[in-house]
Amino acid sequence: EYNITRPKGYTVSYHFNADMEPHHFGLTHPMKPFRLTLTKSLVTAYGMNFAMDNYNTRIATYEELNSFHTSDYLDYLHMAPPEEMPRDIDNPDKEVKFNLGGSDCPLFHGLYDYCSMSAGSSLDAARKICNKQSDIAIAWGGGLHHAKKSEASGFCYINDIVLAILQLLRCYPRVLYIDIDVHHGDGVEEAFYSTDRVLTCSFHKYAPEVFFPGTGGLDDNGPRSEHNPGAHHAINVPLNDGITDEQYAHLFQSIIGKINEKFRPSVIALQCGADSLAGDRLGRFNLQVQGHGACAKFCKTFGIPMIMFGGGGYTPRNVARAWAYETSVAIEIDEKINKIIPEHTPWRKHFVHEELFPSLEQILGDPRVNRNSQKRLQEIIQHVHEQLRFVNA
Ligand code: VJV
Ligand code: CA
Ligand code: ZN
Repeated sequence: EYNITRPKGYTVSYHFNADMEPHHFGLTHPMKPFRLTLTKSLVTAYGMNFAMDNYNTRIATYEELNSFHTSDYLDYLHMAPPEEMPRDIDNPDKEVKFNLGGSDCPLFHGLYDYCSMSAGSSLDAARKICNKQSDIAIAWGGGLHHAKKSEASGFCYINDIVLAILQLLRCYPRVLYIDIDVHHGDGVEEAFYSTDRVLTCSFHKYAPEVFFPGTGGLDDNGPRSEHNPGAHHAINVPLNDGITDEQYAHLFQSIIGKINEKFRPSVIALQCGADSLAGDRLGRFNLQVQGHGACAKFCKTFGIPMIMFGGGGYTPRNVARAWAYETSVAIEIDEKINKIIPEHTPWRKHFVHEELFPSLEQILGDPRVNRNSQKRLQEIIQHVHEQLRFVNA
């Protein structure tokens, strides 16, 4: 047993909208909004809600979405008929242009509302950080890093992270964006490609075969032209299948530690995509909850404000374990937490129906062959440290 009390000296806030859950991308689509409810139920079962400020977030307005996305895209997103309805014969090429419809980004019932809720949570988190009402703001419903200003991509329609960072830039000089989703954070990188006020750093699978979205090579470091302030402010860490907790922690700490020294961020935006966990339906890494959570734990040591976003994650019970663990890291009870899933956890069967794995940390799935050599990882660190010679606060 343990006592859950508020962390001393700082405030953690949890931003959640229960109305996201009932939305469906389609029965067999990998993206399951239900994982957000599963996460929340686990967080509550451990009593972590007593250590945080909990907000039921409102939906983002059209004007807010419009601060990054174009009106013609938003208008179409708003009025596009769901998949099962007859197509609008006046707009035959709009769906192609905006990459809407099709299997990755289907037009489902209530899509616009779902997107506004995700963005609403992330914006709410950013505002609490801006007005100093929160020091660590958690928005698991956000993290949709592929969306472009006029295009949907990879299960993402509205880029809530870009909207939140634009809000942070009103109150803070420099934002460090870190992305541990197994996919490259291309939408966020592109949005801030030509500014030196946002440094983006994504860790992702890149080899041996092409992996979605296919961008984020080691040499992709921002606009190459001499007079562009964004030069060197995009950092990419392309990885191979099967990376382990130990390798990831070493990479993460030496790269993010150096970035912190050179860039001196005033605030961190951390995308915690959980598809980098072992056993993920789409991912190919070998991270355990502990290794994934170590990233948030390391960022926390800098003692600057932080937003933690969700993102990918396609084995829902593992997603819930990881995000519940990361919530415990934020409120500093990760060492104390009883790792057995509490008896009264709603949906408990989702976590323990295979009674062999009753702990929070033990995640499911067979390990993958590790194709990351120490030599290659050392080369990556070397390259990044060279890039950072050009970065100054
Ligand atoms: O690789 C792709 C694009 C294709 C075309 C569409 N087919 C279905 C797959 C190949 C080239 N898309 C990726 C998108 C990944 C998005 C990740 C999002 C995030 O985690 O970074 C942030 C939230 C992809 N990989 C796997 C699938 N799509 C996939 C989509 C499906 C599916 C199975 C796999 C869509 C519907 C259904 N099954 C029923
Ligand atoms: Ca990533
Ligand atoms: Zn992903």
